[in-house]
Amino acid sequence: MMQQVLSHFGFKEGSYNIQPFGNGLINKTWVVEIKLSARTYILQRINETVFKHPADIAFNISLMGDWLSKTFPNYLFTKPINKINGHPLLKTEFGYFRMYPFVENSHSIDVVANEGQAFEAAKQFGRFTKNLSGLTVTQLKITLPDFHNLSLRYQQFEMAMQNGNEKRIKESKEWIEFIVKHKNIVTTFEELTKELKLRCTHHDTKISNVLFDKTGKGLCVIDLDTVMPGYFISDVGDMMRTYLSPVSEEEKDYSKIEIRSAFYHAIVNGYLSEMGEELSELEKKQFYFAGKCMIYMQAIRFLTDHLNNDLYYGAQYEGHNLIRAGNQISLLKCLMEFNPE
Ligand code: ADP
Ligand code: GN1
Ligand code: MG
Repeated sequence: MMQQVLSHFGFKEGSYNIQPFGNGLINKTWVVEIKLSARTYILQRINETVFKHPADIAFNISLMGDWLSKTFPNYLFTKPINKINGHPLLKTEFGYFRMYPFVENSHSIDVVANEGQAFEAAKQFGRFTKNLSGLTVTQLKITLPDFHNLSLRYQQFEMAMQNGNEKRIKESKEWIEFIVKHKNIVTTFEELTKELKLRCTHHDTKISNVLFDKTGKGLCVIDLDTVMPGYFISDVGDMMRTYLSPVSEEEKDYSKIEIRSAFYHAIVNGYLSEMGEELSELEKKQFYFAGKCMIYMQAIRFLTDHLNNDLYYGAQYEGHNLIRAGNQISLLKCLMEFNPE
């Protein structure tokens, strides 16, 4: 299969080494090293169960790339390379593929180790939205309808409680009760989003979607499949969700979860260093709620998936998504006890 895919990009059998790469939950990623030229590429298969129209993703990337190359020519924007036939998106019997040049001397991380990394990442996501602020946001295609619509996520959770796996529903009682008890977060989200500006939003700001250089400086953001019109709370909130705790959403020992105060302020300051003049006064007051909202949403998504027999995220072991949901609930509890002042 791989040779057939790679031949469309002009790579000959035997000229490369290929191996799986990264820890993404949705797409499948490989690193491809060309033996003679020492060039490296990232090959990805787009998850078509999740992204029903991969051409819309390609459209958005090319729209943003064209805009940025005109308005911010020095901005590092990762674009897939073209196939031999001149287009970046490849459709095969094995699915949709695309190939990115590996950003040289870059690496990503899975857990934020120091405040500097949190600041740098937040700065990169802020810069991304700021640089695209002149692009008419509604020109972007909606690659995942209602992706961060918390009201819909809550409805999907309610559906899963009615139609999901009965044994799992009984076993998840404690987590279900927590989600129901904190439904006020959904109401606040609904009220707030009426007032917020739609911006060019990344929607997946976890730390593995930022590339760093050897000195720890942020280089660029990657993983642009979910870039759509959206609210800043999505991007800031997902950073809170994934940078505040010293352990990731995969951690089973919840006692290791905590809120690192300095990292909270690093996210706020890093984001404001780029977006300070773009955000309204109302938006600037919502950093803390952004974190609460996105952690709550992710807890709902993992729990819903557990009740639905792991259809969306899959599971590497029995109960994996329940463990992840519990992890996010513990994180939310910690954030609720945290005073950002
Ligand atoms: P997923 O949707 O599966 O999360 P990503 O686009 O985030 O896929 O890619 C997975 C990992 O591959 C990233 O976390 C990063 O380590 C690496 N990666 C992706 N694109 C590039 C690139 N252009 N240059 C260097 N590394 C990359
Ligand atoms: C998925 O593909 P990946 O791993 O970057 C998910 C995000 C979740 C995240 C949780 C399209 O992101 O929304 O926050 O897992 N992406 C999609 O780890 O559902
Ligand atoms: Mg990713």
